[in-house]
Order: sequence, then C-alpha cells, then structure tokens
Amino acid sequence: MAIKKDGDFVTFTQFVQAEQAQYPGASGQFSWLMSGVALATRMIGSYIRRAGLIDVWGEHGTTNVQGETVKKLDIMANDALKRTLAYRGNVGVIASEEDDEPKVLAEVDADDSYIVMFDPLDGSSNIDVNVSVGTIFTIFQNPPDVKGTEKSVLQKGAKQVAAGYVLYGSSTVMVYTAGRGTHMFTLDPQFGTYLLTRENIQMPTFAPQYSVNEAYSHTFPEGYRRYIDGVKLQDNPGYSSRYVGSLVADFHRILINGGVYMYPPTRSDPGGKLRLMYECNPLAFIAEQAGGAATNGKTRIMELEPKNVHDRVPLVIGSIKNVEEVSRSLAAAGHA
Ligand code: P6P
Repeated sequence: MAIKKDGDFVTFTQFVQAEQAQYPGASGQFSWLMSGVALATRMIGSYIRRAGLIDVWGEHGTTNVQGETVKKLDIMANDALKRTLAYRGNVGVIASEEDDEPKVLAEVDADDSYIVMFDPLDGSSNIDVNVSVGTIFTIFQNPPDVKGTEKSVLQKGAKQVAAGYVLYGSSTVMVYTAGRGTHMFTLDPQFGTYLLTRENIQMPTFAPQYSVNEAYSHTFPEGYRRYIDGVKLQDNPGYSSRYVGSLVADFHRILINGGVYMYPPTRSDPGGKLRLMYECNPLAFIAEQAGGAATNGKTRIMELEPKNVHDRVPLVIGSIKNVEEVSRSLAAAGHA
C-alpha cells in the first residue's frame, strides 16, 4: 500500500489494519494492540519534549535489574507502556527491560493473547544532554502449550510477530515491521498521529561507515580490531565513523544510509552489553525485513535461543555487505 497520490495520507492504524486484512481470519486484535503501543510512545514523546520543565530531569535514585541508574523518565516510559498495554485485553504477558521479571496479565486468556516485550527508553542517559533516545518493542504470540512468564517469553527472534522502535529525534519516527517489509511513520505533532512516510524501506547494501565505541577497542576480540584497523587503511571509498551512543539513533542512521553498528564483547561485558530480547531481536527483524543482516559475530541473531529474559549478546547489524566484511575479519581471526 502506498501513500495516496492525491496528497491524502495513511495513518499507522490504517496501515496496520490494511496489513492485517490480508490475513484471513484476522480478528483486529493485533491492530488494537498496536494502537496501544502507538499511544504509549506519543505519551513518552510528550514527556521527553518537556524534560526539565516538568521535573522529570535527573535521577530517580534507584538502579534497575540491569544495574543501571534509573532516570525518572525511564519509570514514566515504563509505566506508560504497561498502562496502555494492560487494558488492551489481548496482551497476556508484558516484559520490560526495566523490570526484574515478566508480568502476566492474569485476567487475559493466555491461549489467544500476545506477548509484548520492550525497552521503554533506550539510551536514557542521553536525555540530560538532549541527545535522541528511543523506545524498542517486539511482539510474540503467547504459545498455548506453555503457561507462565519466563518460559512463554523465551522464544527465538525468528518467532517475532512484529517489532519496531520509536526514535524521539528532530522528528518522532516509528519504524515497524510485521514481516511484510519495514515501514516508517512520522508523528504529525498537530494531529498527534503517526503518518506513513516511507514504505518498504530498503537498507543500502553497503556504505563506507562503521559505528562502534572505539574507546573499548583494546578489549575487543582480535577479529573486530582487525576489521577496524583494516577499514581505516581503505581509500576510495575512505570510511567514516559515527557513534551517538544511543542504539536507536545509531541504528536508524544505518537503516537509512547504510553501514554497520557493532557492540563487540568487551572486558566489562564479555558476553556483549546489548539485550537479546529487548534490543537485538527487534532491530534484527527490522534490519532483515529491509534487506540488512544481524549477527552476534557468528550466528544470525534471530536464530539465538534465549536462556534468560535478560540475556545479553554481542551485536553486528547493518548493511549486508558491511556485516559480511566484519564476519570475514572475525572468521580470519578464528571467531567463526
Ligand atoms: P556504551 C545505552 O545504554 C545503550 O544500551 C545503547 O543505547 C547504546 O548504543 C549503548 O548502550 C552505548 O554503550 O558502552 O558505548 O556507552
């Protein structure tokens, strides 16, 4: 479906409903669920736009299960998502990167409901310095054969029903896939509605740009250091480096312009820093639907079997040829 040529527009809800109409027997429950996610992100965006004005600035004074200092906005974003999803009536389990354990919404019949997992405010440490932050979400079906929380959420990324993120940047954009392409919607602040702005995004197959926190490069495995040293010596095209330190912002740049983002194993995070369920799986789904790739350095992210809801993995994600370049360096150093 494309933006109507006579200047008309397609809202996110219209798009999701039209997509769902292609599935015989679609009940409209998924569209109703997605409208809850869209509402929560509009609430979060309004909090962020007023950070510092409504006393949300600064610390909340606690640390989360990840051991990270929790900002007040983290709590507000987490609450917005849990509140809007809880009364959709078709979300059986909610799992947040901010919470210790997944939460079962007992009043919902687990057999025909969804699981929603999210990182409510990724990169929140950047808020106090006005750098773009994001919300990342992913949706699974609640497997009828498995009751309970931990087990029902432990599904590999290839089982995702849908995934997306919202980037609260110079404009607020939602990027979303339900397995039929990757699409972008821009929030019209006047209407308070997400409007389709890019349908079926195709990530460039290559770009001479990499994104990594090089301050840790001395602790990266050899193959990563070989890759970084190698591209620095290349000309025509010469490579550039960009690193915002906010995953959604770094990834969105790569989705649109191409290149590769890496978070390798480091001395402080030997298993990787980024969360498989809340960050890597959803971004991998979006990347692959746009023609890109995502691995943990050797295995496709969406094939990884989670052991714990808070599993962390290394991440190499972006343009297919850039990811292949990194993989060749890792294989040559014996990481394959
Ligand atoms: P570092 C933010 O905490 C985050 O999870 C991602 O948004 C970001 O890409 C990464 O960590 C930054 O980590 O170690 O480079 O500061």
